[in-house]
Amino acid sequence: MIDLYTWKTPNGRKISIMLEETGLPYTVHPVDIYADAQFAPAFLAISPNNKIPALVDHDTPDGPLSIFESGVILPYLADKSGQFLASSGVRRIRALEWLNWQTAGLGPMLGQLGFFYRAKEKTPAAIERYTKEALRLLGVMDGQLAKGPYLGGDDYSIADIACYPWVAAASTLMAEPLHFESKANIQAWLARVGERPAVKAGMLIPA
Ligand SMILES: N[C@@H](CCC(=O)N[C@@H](CS)C(=O)NCC(=O)O)C(=O)O
Repeated sequence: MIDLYTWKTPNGRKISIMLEETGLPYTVHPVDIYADAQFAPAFLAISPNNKIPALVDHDTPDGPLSIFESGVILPYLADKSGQFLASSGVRRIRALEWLNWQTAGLGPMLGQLGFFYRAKEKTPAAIERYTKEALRLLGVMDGQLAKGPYLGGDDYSIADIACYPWVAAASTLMAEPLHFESKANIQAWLARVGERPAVKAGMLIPA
Protein backbone atom coordinates (compact mmCIF):
# COMPACT_ATOMS: atom_id res chain seq x y z
CA MET A 1 0.00 0.00 0.00
CA ILE A 2 1.13 3.54 -0.79
CA ASP A 3 0.38 6.58 1.37
CA LEU A 4 0.14 9.71 -0.79
CA TYR A 5 0.59 13.12 0.86
CA THR A 6 -0.86 15.76 -1.41
CA TRP A 7 -2.93 18.89 -1.89
CA LYS A 8 -5.14 20.47 -4.58
CA THR A 9 -2.29 21.82 -6.70
CA PRO A 10 -0.71 20.86 -10.04
CA ASN A 11 2.32 19.25 -8.38
CA GLY A 12 0.10 17.14 -6.17
CA ARG A 13 -2.15 16.11 -9.03
CA LYS A 14 0.72 14.74 -11.08
CA ILE A 15 0.97 11.92 -8.56
CA SER A 16 -2.73 11.25 -8.09
CA ILE A 17 -3.04 11.00 -11.89
CA MET A 18 -0.11 8.58 -11.99
CA LEU A 19 -1.53 6.43 -9.22
CA GLU A 20 -4.92 6.36 -10.94
CA GLU A 21 -3.24 5.44 -14.24
CA THR A 22 -1.16 2.60 -12.78
CA GLY A 23 -3.91 1.12 -10.62
CA LEU A 24 -1.51 0.83 -7.67
CA PRO A 25 -3.53 0.89 -4.43
CA TYR A 26 -3.06 4.06 -2.39
CA THR A 27 -4.46 6.11 0.45
CA VAL A 28 -4.74 9.90 0.18
CA HIS A 29 -3.56 12.09 3.06
CA PRO A 30 -4.48 15.74 2.37
CA VAL A 31 -1.82 18.22 3.54
CA ASP A 32 -3.44 21.66 3.65
CA ILE A 33 -0.54 23.86 2.61
CA TYR A 34 -2.67 26.98 3.15
CA ALA A 35 -2.99 26.01 6.84
CA ASP A 36 0.79 25.26 7.15
CA ALA A 37 0.21 21.51 7.52
CA GLN A 38 3.39 20.98 5.47
CA PHE A 39 5.40 22.17 8.50
CA ALA A 40 4.06 19.49 10.85
CA PRO A 41 6.99 17.37 12.16
CA ALA A 42 5.39 14.11 10.97
CA PHE A 43 5.16 15.46 7.42
CA LEU A 44 8.67 16.96 7.51
CA ALA A 45 10.00 13.50 8.40
CA ILE A 46 8.73 12.37 4.98
CA SER A 47 9.26 15.58 3.02
CA PRO A 48 12.03 17.68 4.63
CA ASN A 49 11.60 20.48 2.06
CA ASN A 50 8.04 21.03 3.39
CA LYS A 51 6.38 20.52 0.02
CA ILE A 52 3.80 18.18 -1.39
CA PRO A 53 3.70 15.73 -3.11
CA ALA A 54 5.37 13.00 -1.08
CA LEU A 55 4.62 9.35 -0.57
CA VAL A 56 5.49 6.35 1.55
CA ASP A 57 5.56 2.96 -0.13
CA HIS A 58 5.08 0.27 2.52
CA ASP A 59 5.43 -2.54 0.02
CA THR A 60 9.19 -2.75 -0.64
CA PRO A 61 11.69 -5.51 0.19
CA ASP A 62 13.58 -3.12 2.49
CA GLY A 63 10.59 -1.81 4.44
CA PRO A 64 8.74 1.52 4.14
CA LEU A 65 10.30 3.94 1.66
CA SER A 66 9.50 7.67 1.75
CA ILE A 67 10.01 9.81 -1.39
CA PHE A 68 9.61 13.55 -2.03
CA GLU A 69 9.99 15.51 -5.33
CA SER A 70 7.57 14.65 -8.14
CA GLY A 71 10.51 14.22 -10.53
CA VAL A 72 11.62 11.21 -8.47
CA ILE A 73 8.19 9.90 -7.47
CA LEU A 74 6.95 9.60 -11.07
CA PRO A 75 9.84 7.44 -12.37
CA TYR A 76 9.67 5.40 -9.17
CA LEU A 77 5.99 4.60 -9.72
CA ALA A 78 6.61 3.97 -13.42
CA ASP A 79 9.37 1.47 -12.67
CA LYS A 80 7.34 -0.14 -9.88
CA SER A 81 4.29 -0.62 -12.13
CA GLY A 82 6.14 -1.16 -15.41
CA GLN A 83 3.99 1.53 -17.07
CA PHE A 84 4.38 4.99 -18.65
CA LEU A 85 8.21 4.89 -18.87
CA ALA A 86 10.27 2.54 -21.00
CA SER A 87 12.72 0.45 -18.96
CA SER A 88 15.73 1.54 -21.09
CA GLY A 89 16.78 3.10 -24.36
CA VAL A 90 15.84 6.24 -26.21
CA ARG A 91 12.16 6.23 -25.19
CA ARG A 92 13.16 6.29 -21.52
CA ILE A 93 15.62 9.14 -22.11
CA ARG A 94 13.10 11.23 -24.09
CA ALA A 95 10.43 10.87 -21.39
CA LEU A 96 12.91 11.74 -18.62
CA GLU A 97 14.13 14.78 -20.56
CA TRP A 98 10.62 16.21 -20.76
CA LEU A 99 9.88 15.27 -17.16
CA ASN A 100 12.94 17.25 -16.05
CA TRP A 101 11.99 20.08 -18.40
CA GLN A 102 8.71 20.29 -16.50
CA THR A 103 10.08 20.09 -12.96
CA ALA A 104 13.03 22.44 -13.58
CA GLY A 105 11.44 24.87 -16.03
CA LEU A 106 7.77 24.90 -16.90
CA GLY A 107 6.46 24.29 -13.36
CA PRO A 108 8.59 26.88 -11.54
CA MET A 109 8.07 29.53 -14.25
CA LEU A 110 4.28 29.07 -14.44
CA GLY A 111 4.21 29.06 -10.63
CA GLN A 112 6.04 32.37 -10.41
CA LEU A 113 3.95 33.89 -13.18
CA GLY A 114 0.75 32.78 -11.47
CA PHE A 115 1.87 34.39 -8.22
CA PHE A 116 2.74 37.76 -9.76
CA TYR A 117 -0.22 37.70 -12.14
CA ARG A 118 -2.71 37.25 -9.28
CA ALA A 119 -0.95 39.46 -6.71
CA LYS A 120 -2.91 42.55 -5.65
CA GLU A 121 0.20 44.69 -5.81
CA LYS A 122 1.45 44.52 -9.40
CA THR A 123 5.17 44.18 -10.20
CA PRO A 124 5.42 44.85 -13.96
CA ALA A 125 9.04 43.69 -14.29
CA ALA A 126 8.26 40.33 -12.70
CA ILE A 127 5.10 39.83 -14.78
CA GLU A 128 7.02 40.72 -17.94
CA ARG A 129 9.94 38.40 -17.10
CA TYR A 130 7.82 35.36 -16.24
CA THR A 131 5.33 35.91 -19.08
CA LYS A 132 8.23 36.02 -21.54
CA GLU A 133 9.76 32.82 -20.17
CA ALA A 134 6.39 31.01 -19.95
CA LEU A 135 5.67 31.95 -23.57
CA ARG A 136 9.08 30.65 -24.61
CA LEU A 137 8.54 27.35 -22.78
CA LEU A 138 5.04 26.88 -24.18
CA GLY A 139 6.41 27.62 -27.65
CA VAL A 140 8.99 24.85 -27.15
CA MET A 141 6.25 22.49 -25.98
CA ASP A 142 3.98 23.33 -28.91
CA GLY A 143 6.90 22.66 -31.28
CA GLN A 144 7.61 19.29 -29.65
CA LEU A 145 3.95 18.29 -29.90
CA ALA A 146 4.02 19.11 -33.62
CA LYS A 147 6.38 16.12 -34.00
CA GLY A 148 4.27 13.53 -32.18
CA PRO A 149 1.15 13.06 -30.06
CA TYR A 150 2.99 13.02 -26.73
CA LEU A 151 5.98 14.86 -25.29
CA GLY A 152 8.29 11.83 -25.40
CA GLY A 153 7.13 10.84 -28.89
CA ASP A 154 4.53 8.18 -29.72
CA ASP A 155 3.87 7.01 -26.16
CA TYR A 156 1.93 8.66 -23.36
CA SER A 157 4.38 8.84 -20.44
CA ILE A 158 5.19 10.37 -17.08
CA ALA A 159 6.32 13.48 -18.98
CA ASP A 160 2.74 14.11 -20.12
CA ILE A 161 1.44 13.31 -16.64
CA ALA A 162 3.84 15.88 -15.12
CA CYS A 163 2.91 18.62 -17.58
CA TYR A 164 -0.84 18.13 -17.79
CA PRO A 165 -2.03 19.67 -14.48
CA TRP A 166 0.20 22.73 -14.99
CA VAL A 167 -0.76 23.37 -18.59
CA ALA A 168 -4.45 22.69 -17.93
CA ALA A 169 -4.40 25.27 -15.10
CA ALA A 170 -2.48 27.86 -17.15
CA SER A 171 -4.79 27.40 -20.14
CA THR A 172 -7.76 28.19 -17.90
CA LEU A 173 -6.35 30.90 -15.64
CA MET A 174 -3.92 32.68 -17.99
CA ALA A 175 -5.21 31.80 -21.47
CA GLU A 176 -5.03 35.35 -22.75
CA PRO A 177 -1.53 36.50 -21.69
CA LEU A 178 -0.09 33.12 -22.68
CA HIS A 179 -1.84 33.12 -26.08
CA PHE A 180 -3.21 29.59 -25.81
CA GLU A 181 -5.49 30.34 -28.78
CA SER A 182 -2.41 30.16 -31.05
CA LYS A 183 -1.07 26.87 -29.64
CA ALA A 184 -2.95 24.26 -31.66
CA ASN A 185 -0.67 21.35 -30.78
CA ILE A 186 -0.94 22.02 -27.05
CA GLN A 187 -4.70 22.37 -27.33
CA ALA A 188 -5.00 19.01 -29.11
CA TRP A 189 -2.69 17.41 -26.50
CA LEU A 190 -4.75 18.90 -23.65
CA ALA A 191 -7.87 17.31 -25.13
CA ARG A 192 -6.09 13.98 -25.79
CA VAL A 193 -4.65 13.69 -22.28
CA GLY A 194 -7.60 15.30 -20.53
CA GLU A 195 -10.09 12.73 -21.80
CA ARG A 196 -8.29 9.84 -20.08
CA PRO A 197 -10.44 8.53 -17.19
CA ALA A 198 -7.42 8.34 -14.85
CA VAL A 199 -6.53 11.96 -15.59
CA LYS A 200 -10.08 13.08 -14.89
CA ALA A 201 -10.08 11.12 -11.61
CA GLY A 202 -6.59 12.26 -10.54
CA MET A 203 -7.45 15.91 -11.13
CA LEU A 204 -10.15 15.67 -8.45
CA ILE A 205 -7.83 14.36 -5.71
CA PRO A 206 -7.87 15.38 -2.93
CA ALA A 207 -11.59 16.17 -3.11
N1 LIG B 1 9.87 20.47 -6.96
C1 LIG B 1 8.73 20.06 -6.18
C2 LIG B 1 7.77 21.22 -6.06
C3 LIG B 1 6.66 20.92 -5.09
C4 LIG B 1 5.89 22.18 -4.70
O1 LIG B 1 6.25 23.30 -5.08
N2 LIG B 1 4.82 22.00 -3.92
C5 LIG B 1 4.05 23.12 -3.42
C6 LIG B 1 2.59 22.99 -3.84
S1 LIG B 1 2.40 22.94 -5.60
C7 LIG B 1 4.08 23.13 -1.90
O2 LIG B 1 3.99 22.10 -1.28
N3 LIG B 1 4.21 24.32 -1.28
C8 LIG B 1 4.19 24.43 0.14
C9 LIG B 1 5.28 25.35 0.67
O3 LIG B 1 6.11 25.82 -0.14
O4 LIG B 1 5.33 25.57 1.87
C10 LIG B 1 8.07 18.84 -6.84
O5 LIG B 1 8.06 18.78 -8.07
O6 LIG B 1 7.60 17.93 -6.12
